[in-house]
Amino acid sequence: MDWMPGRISVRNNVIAHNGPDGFNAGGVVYSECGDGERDIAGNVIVDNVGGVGGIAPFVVFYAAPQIRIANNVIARNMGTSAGGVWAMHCLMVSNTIVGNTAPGGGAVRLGGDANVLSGNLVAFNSSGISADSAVQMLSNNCVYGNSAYNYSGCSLGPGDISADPLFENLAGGDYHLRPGSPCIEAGDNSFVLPGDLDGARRIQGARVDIGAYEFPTEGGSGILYTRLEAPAAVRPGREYTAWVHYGNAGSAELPLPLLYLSNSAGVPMRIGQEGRTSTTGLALLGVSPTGTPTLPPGAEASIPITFTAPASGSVEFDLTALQSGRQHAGQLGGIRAAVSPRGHSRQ
Ligand SMILES: [Ca+2]
Repeated sequence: MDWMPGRISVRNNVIAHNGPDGFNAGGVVYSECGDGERDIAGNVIVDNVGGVGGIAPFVVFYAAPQIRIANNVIARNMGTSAGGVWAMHCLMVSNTIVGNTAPGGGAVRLGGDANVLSGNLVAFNSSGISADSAVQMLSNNCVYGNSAYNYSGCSLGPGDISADPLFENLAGGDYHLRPGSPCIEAGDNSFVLPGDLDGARRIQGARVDIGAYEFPTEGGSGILYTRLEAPAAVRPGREYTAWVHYGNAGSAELPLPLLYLSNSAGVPMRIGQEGRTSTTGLALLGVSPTGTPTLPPGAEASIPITFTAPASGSVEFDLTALQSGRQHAGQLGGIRAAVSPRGHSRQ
């Protein structure tokens, strides 16, 4: 499958908590009648409310699929016309569509005919796939546990399965596959993107997996660690540098983390000397020290944070690490460093 970026792309975003919008999509709307290809790929589209809760990509006048929707997590959106996706003339590959609600077409509503759906995981929505026309091309999807129906107006395609996908943590919003998931090795290899939503390699094993995440079956595993380094003592009103360190202590590549730094005292924090400033919190996108799109084993990188010490009291920094929407708690996040201003008389 040729998968060059389209002329218009919505890629690698987190689109959350938008709406309500009574008519349009809460998340992303494409309404196109021209030529050319569009992508909605690698996005996390969650908790939006709209006429269509998640995304509404339409190509009205073309019979062949023109908009490619791939490797997205589309979850917990709420719509009046469709919950997750209202698609017309679309190619939908390797999406995980979970927990969306709407009166009809809770997960996916297919307008027109000739939509192509392969390797999508459609589970636990208020309803599954609803089609205006029975002429749809479905293969190797997992459609399971949708309340009102799994299919309406169309029927399951070759390779489609209906079985509990065994998410790592459904209630917690972690839609990675657990060992033993029936979605592992159940996709169609004629529809494969080079990476999954984490940036991990596809294909692992012999066949592509259903959904936005490929189950890791190769090598060891990556272990993300974070460390916060702050001066032990500071003087009021002066600027200091704290460091956010992150790295991979495991034996396999890791997706790049998103780090979120806040502080208890509401003091201004700045990325480096000239970067963004915030008193409430800084979102830091981890980059790889080797310039690769993943964090190789053994790699460590550091981000300097400039902050101004308050007049009195102390500052506690709080660092949280997220990877592809998965929050790492415990030993991987929430690391604190206390900074106690002192030495008033020594200024
Ligand atoms: Ca696989």
